[in-house]
Amino acid sequence: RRAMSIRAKSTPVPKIALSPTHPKYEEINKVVSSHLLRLDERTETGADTWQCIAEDGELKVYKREIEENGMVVDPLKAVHTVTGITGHEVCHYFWDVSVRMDWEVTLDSSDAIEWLSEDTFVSHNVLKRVWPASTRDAVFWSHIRHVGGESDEDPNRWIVVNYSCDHPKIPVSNKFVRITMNVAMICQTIIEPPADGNITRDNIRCKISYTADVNPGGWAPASVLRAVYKREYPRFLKRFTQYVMDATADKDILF
Ligand code: 16C
Repeated sequence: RRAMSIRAKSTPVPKIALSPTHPKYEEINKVVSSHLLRLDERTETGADTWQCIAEDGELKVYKREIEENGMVVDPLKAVHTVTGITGHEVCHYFWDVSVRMDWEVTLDSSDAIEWLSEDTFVSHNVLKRVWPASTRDAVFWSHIRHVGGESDEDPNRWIVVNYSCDHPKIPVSNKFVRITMNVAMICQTIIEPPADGNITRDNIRCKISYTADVNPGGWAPASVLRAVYKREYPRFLKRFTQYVMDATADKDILF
């Protein structure tokens, strides 16, 4: 029933390298589809009521203030448009755990603990400590997927989702407070072909939509947390997209 309603809105049929018999297959498809649907609804209605917390050129970061049992769980979303890189490139570098520590400045460590398929793995991540709160860790699966348009008019997208899960290798311990998250990076490449038809990096732009629903997992002072978010999310988007521009500048374009 759910799949029907998603299809009716013409969200492309998901392709997944993970076997349909894998225990995570349903969950991954469901989470990916809901992110794509959320994005479609957002662009369709445009009737969002979000508070802008940062704006810098094409970059805009928004939040909604929500507390659950006294804990800040503000949903966050950002949009950005960057010239010279494709959605495939942005998503690839966001997903590739072997380069995560090259651009992540909020983590102390990040280790892949299990590969579920060639496009999905589970990692354990230890965050840098923010005084006066205790150190946090996170275990989540990361999944990358190309969502091709069904017709020429349909957007051709790449998506990465980082979604919290349990893993027997890394049970919750008293060493860290476990945070949980549902993070998505969705990208669309815009190509403006030059008259000579020879597409270079000057002719491509990437429209990025990033959303993060994070539960800090335990007590953290709301004002400090909101101040850290306000500073760190824009910094992440600028730093990460610059990282992708630098990493791809001399490489063939990965469409
Ligand atoms: O999406 C991002 N990175 C991905 C790959 O690593 C992945 C990770 C998401 C982590 C999101 C963490 C959210 C913060 C948790 C709350 C920590 C409580 C601290 C208590 C404060 C009083 O999807 C990019 C994520 C960009 C994250 C920006 C916000 C991060 C705050 C993290 C705190 C460490 C700051 C260290 C300052 C140098």
